[in-house]
Amino acid sequence: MFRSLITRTVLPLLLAAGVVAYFGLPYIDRLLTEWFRTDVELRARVLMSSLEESLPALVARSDQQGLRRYTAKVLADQRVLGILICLPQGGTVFKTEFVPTSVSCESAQELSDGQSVVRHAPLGSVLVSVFDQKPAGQTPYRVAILYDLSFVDSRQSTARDYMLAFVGISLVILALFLVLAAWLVVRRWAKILIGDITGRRFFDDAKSGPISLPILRQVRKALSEMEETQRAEIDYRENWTPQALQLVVRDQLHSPQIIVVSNREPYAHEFNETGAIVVQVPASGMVTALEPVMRACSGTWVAHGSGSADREVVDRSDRVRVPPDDPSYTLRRVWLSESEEQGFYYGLSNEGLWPLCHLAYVRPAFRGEDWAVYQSVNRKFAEVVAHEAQSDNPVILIQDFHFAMLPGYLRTRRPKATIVLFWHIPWPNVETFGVCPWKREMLSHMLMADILGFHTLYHCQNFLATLDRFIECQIDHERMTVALQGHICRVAAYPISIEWPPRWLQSMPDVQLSRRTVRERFGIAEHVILALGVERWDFTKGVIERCLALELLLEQNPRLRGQVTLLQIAAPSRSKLAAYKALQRATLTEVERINKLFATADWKPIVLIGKHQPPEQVFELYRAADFCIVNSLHDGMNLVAKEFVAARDDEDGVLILSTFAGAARELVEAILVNPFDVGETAAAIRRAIDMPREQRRQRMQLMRRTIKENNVYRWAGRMLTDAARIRQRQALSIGQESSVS
Ligand code: GDG
Repeated sequence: MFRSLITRTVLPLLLAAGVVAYFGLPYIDRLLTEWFRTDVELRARVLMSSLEESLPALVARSDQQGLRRYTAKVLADQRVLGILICLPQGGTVFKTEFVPTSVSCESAQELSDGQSVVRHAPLGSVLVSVFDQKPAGQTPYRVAILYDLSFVDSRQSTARDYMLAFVGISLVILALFLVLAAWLVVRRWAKILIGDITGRRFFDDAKSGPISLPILRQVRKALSEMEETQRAEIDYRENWTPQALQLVVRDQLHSPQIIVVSNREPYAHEFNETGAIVVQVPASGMVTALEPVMRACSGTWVAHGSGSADREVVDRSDRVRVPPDDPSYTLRRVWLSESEEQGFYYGLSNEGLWPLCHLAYVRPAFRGEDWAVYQSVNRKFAEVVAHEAQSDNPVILIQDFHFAMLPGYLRTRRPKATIVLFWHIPWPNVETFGVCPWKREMLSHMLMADILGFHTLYHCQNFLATLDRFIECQIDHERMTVALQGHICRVAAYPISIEWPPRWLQSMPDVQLSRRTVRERFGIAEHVILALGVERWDFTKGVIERCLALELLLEQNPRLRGQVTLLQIAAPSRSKLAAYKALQRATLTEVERINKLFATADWKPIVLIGKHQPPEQVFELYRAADFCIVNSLHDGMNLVAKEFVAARDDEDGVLILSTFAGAARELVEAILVNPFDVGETAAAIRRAIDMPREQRRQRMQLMRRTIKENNVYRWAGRMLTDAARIRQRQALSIGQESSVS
């Protein structure tokens, strides 16, 4: 540190001093010469006036003797070198002994009265001052007084030496002082910074004490920013948070407008029985996942306004700020007529594509008129999204199978937009998808997205195989990209998840209290083992199979009668459709039948609640249950399984999970079952009932860690990071070559 202080401070100082001396000393020399010369000139004048008394008479008499005696006295002043008395025309009247040969009456002619000049003689410089004398009645004459200036040279060099010595010593003292002062300051800063670093206090000025020096403040700021970035990076890897997601949007995507498009809206406004408007959070896995992402990123969510009071709360542009209790993004509602809803939502989406993609053995229905409406509603959404876009390159996140045509329609309207289509349901194998009459149109429009996301790699591979069979495109299986008409689309697996920690947990009472409350609410005795099922009432979710498994269990294990109850929440969904009406009827019939078989006066094997529950109560149910059954016949992911695990901060409870749900790839510590095998499901229930506490804890701990690390912020973060990379490549126009090569 010292060496650098010397090289950086002292040496430049000495250099500067050298430069100053080099240019300054001649100036000082000149100044000193001027001073001495003026002084000597003055003396010459004084001497001349003293000579004026006696000199005229001696000159008039041309008294050489007298002049010599008189001037000898004057010359006693050692600095007066000599005196010359000349005639005005130049002749010499008198000259003292030591007048140098370079000075003569002739050369003095050049000077006027009172003028002085420096002449150089062998013994040093000489100042010659000339004075004209015109005594009354006497011939005029000139007196030249010669002063020895050699003393000026010696004084100048002495003065120069003193000055150099003074400057040199001052500089050394100054340099020493500077080094000392700098060392003390640096030592103090180092002490403060080391204290900050070891005490990790950069975020808090109060803790670290106020700092008046701007430089130190800057260092602290830099440290605090570094710390923040580091924390965010750790979060990226281990613990994704809304803040980490915000950083991705800010730093990697450079804060574009984010537009989410879905059929289902995140908040529906409904009129209740008394005519008041209430807000409902729909039972939808897509909403569960996307809502926290939108809360973190802000932007606009475009969705079908399906609530009975939705029109009452929007502004003139059909927008409303949500979440209602703490608005952070805009919900733009799109209105669909009854026939649009019929053809688009109930028709092609839920009677065609939903059964097509789920292997639940419900035959898909494809009607030409539904297809026409599906396309026109996709176009309608494309118009709305294009209208909502505030720039030509927003990031548009399209959700689900309702919008297979939307990427293509949007690409023509907003060619520069980054379009992501996430498919929330499974993608079936190529033979299955092949039955769709409009597969080619759908696939080619889907490929206009920049990213096509699925829950699992298996779904991605099914999709690529489907493309391979039905579409003329270039597939790069290694990079998982598809090129169609010069556009590159990346196909990737992004396993969806839930927010961690779920917001509904924030005000939850402890597990014991939840257990009591739920049992009281649904009339289930304290000692009864509580099995839980929570679903949209959908044929893919295996609700009837679950009831049958419980029936089998009770049949095979009579001692469990009166000991275990399945509390089944089935939120009505798509109830207008025949398949769903039939499912609801069949479920009720089966539940009634089984209950009749086994129920006692104070116990029922199945409590079926066919009503939508508020989300806080759903979480209360998760906490109250002894185990949760998720035996979907086929499911893209299944977020009920993940929510159940997230709700169990007591590290208790058992999860039974279908191997045909995407979640089974991550939650391997669950009891995995084939939902089509009722016997296996019954045995799984038995295992869940018998599982020791320690094993429950260990399994739950592992599952909780998996979900915490792979939460929905990670899901969105990974997708948006890929979107950012694609945007960067597109900006460099290298996407085409690199992706298909
Ligand atoms: C699709 C895919 C994929 C249920 N009942 C109520 C209620 N719910 C909530 C649950 C959960 C959500 O609905 C259901 O999520 P899932 O993921 O289980 O199922 P889908 O709705 O079919 O979702 C699925 C998902 O998209 C995400 O990609 O996992 O595979 O089919 O959050 O808590 N919520 C409320 N009341 C209820 O009665 N409030």
